[in-house]
Amino acid sequence: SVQERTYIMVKPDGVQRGLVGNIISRFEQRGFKLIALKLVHATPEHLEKHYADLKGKPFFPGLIKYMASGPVVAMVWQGLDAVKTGRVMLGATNPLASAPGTIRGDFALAVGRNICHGSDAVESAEKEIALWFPEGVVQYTNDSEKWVFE
Ligand code: YYY
Ligand code: MG
Repeated sequence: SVQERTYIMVKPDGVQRGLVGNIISRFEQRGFKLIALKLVHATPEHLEKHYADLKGKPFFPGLIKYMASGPVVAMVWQGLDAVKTGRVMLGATNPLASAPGTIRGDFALAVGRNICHGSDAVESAEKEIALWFPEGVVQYTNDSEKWVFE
């Protein structure tokens, strides 16, 4: 749907490498609407909730340590098929399999330093948005929407 929302996050390596603006630009240029954004240094406890489905995987402890190693940029983007399209824009989980033109395919090589996160389903997007933005998102009219959608 045109109102679909996805949770997109620039991971600590993306922040440290100065890729925040580039990643935001891609979502803006595509026509998505930014409805929430903050810079946050998350605790391991918070990140364990975010990645709860991966608990027990061998890479889980390292993933939490990496994600807690510096601030992340937490965002909610809204627009047509935002979840699926966001995942396409991110590229494959393993950057070696990510097509050039995707964020991971342009900026990353290692699965454990893959720059960005994007929700994998509408249901998980709703959970992640509630976890990272308990205060809610911002309501406003973006007049460009009538030029992006029929
Ligand atoms: O949704 P996505 O980020 O593309 O992949 P997930 O399977 O949800 O894994 C989350 C996160 O964990 C991934 O972005 C990197 C890390 N990871 C890893 O370090 N090693 C793996 N073999 C798989 C995932
Ligand atoms: Mg995932």
